[in-house]
Amino acid sequence: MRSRVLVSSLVVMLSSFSVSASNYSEHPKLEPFIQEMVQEHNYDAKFIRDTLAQAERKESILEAISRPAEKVKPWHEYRDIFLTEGREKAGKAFLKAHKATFDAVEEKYGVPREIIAAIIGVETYYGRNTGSFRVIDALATLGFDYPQRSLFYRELKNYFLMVRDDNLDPLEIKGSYAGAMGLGQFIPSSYISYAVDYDGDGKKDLWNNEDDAIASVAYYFKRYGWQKGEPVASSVTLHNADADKYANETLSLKATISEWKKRGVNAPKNVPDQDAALFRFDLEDGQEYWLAYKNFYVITRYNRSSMYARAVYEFSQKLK
Ligand SMILES: [Ca+2]
Repeated sequence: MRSRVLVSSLVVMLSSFSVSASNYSEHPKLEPFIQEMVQEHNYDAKFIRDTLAQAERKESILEAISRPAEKVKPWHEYRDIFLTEGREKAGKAFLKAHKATFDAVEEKYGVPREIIAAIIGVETYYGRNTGSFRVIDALATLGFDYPQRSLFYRELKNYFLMVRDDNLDPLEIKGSYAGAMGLGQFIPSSYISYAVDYDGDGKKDLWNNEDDAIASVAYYFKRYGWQKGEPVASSVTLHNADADKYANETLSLKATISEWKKRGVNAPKNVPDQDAALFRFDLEDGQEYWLAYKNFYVITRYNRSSMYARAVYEFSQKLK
């Protein structure tokens, strides 16, 4: 009995804590945040205070951030989430419906339409899953209450800058549990740097305007160094199994193809010598190895995962 009483009083303490922490008007990190925004950006303190008083801490967000799919699933399961017939069909329809925009954007930015369409397909299934969390809740919860909060704390700052710059309502905007917004799931710093008003109506509408979203993803890839017409990656085999120990070391391109050859990788035919990284992907019955080049690296700038980049690239090949 004694231990049951102790347990139930602990439950009461925990639940009263979560009630008092359900909005951010009294959070210990609030005033330092406001002071930084005032000093760094001459921001209106009252606007931040009033906005964050209406933000809510969401336990579901803290739970979701702790289990990203890329870290848990092997490649063959990860791939099956994205490379589906339904998504492929939707991707081809999306390319067709926005052909004129893709023609112009491909010409302007030099990024293949299938890559842009693959990103939007993998991220949100062409707008079906853009996220149902209020971005203010996501970024306040993760920026103030997640142990590894520094990225989200910065993004909360960028979110306030973005809504001030573009006259948006910070309480209305929806996104993922991590604060990623619209068809291409841009976080606020990406919105500030890479969002494009393609149709020229004065709004960078990445939520409802597919043309703005297409141009914004293309501009993102261009700015990260997409190389028009260059290869993305090659499937390879090893002539020395020791090369495996260098696989998945880093997303950066640490060695040239000729150096990889010396380490035990069979060099791909028809690809000029250049910087490359080696990745191992786990199948149900064994492994596959890929040598990845600059354009593969650029895809990982969208989401820092070799499985993500491979899913986007393979999906783009299906959209051709
Ligand atoms: Ca627009």
